[in-house]
Amino acid sequence: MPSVAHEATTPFKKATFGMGCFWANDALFGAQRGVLRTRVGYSGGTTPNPVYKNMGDHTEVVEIDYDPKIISFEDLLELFWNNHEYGFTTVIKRQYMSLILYHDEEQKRVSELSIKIEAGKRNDKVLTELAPAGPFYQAEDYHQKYRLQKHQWILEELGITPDLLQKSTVATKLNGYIAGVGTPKNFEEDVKSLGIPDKIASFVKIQLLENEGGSLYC
Ligand code: MHO
Repeated sequence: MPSVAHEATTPFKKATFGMGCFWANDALFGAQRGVLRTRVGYSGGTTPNPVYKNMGDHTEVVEIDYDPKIISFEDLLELFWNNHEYGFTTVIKRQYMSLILYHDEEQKRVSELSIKIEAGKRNDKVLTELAPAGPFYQAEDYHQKYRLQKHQWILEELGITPDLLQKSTVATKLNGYIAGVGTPKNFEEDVKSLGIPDKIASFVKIQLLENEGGSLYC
C-alpha cells in the first residue's frame, strides 16, 4: 500500500457551517488551501442521537479543520456566503438551513459583522442563524467524502478506511478535486506533498478538469 500522509499534525482550528446538502460542502471546503480535514454530520439542534433518516431539528453541517495561518475564518465565510445550495434569504427546512456554529468569541464577532454586511447588501432578510458550536454528530459513513466514495478503487489503493474518511487530509483533498473544486496548481502541489501515487493523480486530475466549474450541489 502506498504511504500517503493521511494524518498531518499541523495545529488547527475548527469551523462549522450549514449551507445545504453536506456532500457539496465537504468537497467545496476540502479542496481549499489551508483546510486540513473535513467531515459531515448533524448539529445545531436538540434531538438526541440524530441519523440521516431522523435528524430531528438538526442541520446538515460540514465541520472543517483549518490552519488559520493559511486560510482565515473570513476566507471561509466568503465561501460560506457564496455557496449556499438553497440560499439564505428564503425559509427552508432546518435540514438545509443556513447556519454558522462558532467555536470561539472571535468567530462569533466576525460572523456577526459578516451577517450584518450581507444584510446590508440586499433587501431580503438574511435568515442565517448564528449559535455556539454544540455536539456534532458524525453522519453515517456513506455520507463522508461522498464524491470520492464513487471511486471505491481509490479508497482501496490508499487504505482509506471509514475512520480515515473523516480524518485523512488525503481523502479530504481528493474528494474536493474529484468534484472539480480547486486549481490544477494546488492539485499538483498536493499530489507532491501528500505523496499521491501517479495512477490516482492522473485519474483525479481528469476529474478535476472535467468537473471544474460544474454544479457542486446534490
Ligand atoms: N438530494 C439528495 C440529498 C442528499 S443530502 C445528503 C438525495 O437525493 O439524497 O441531503
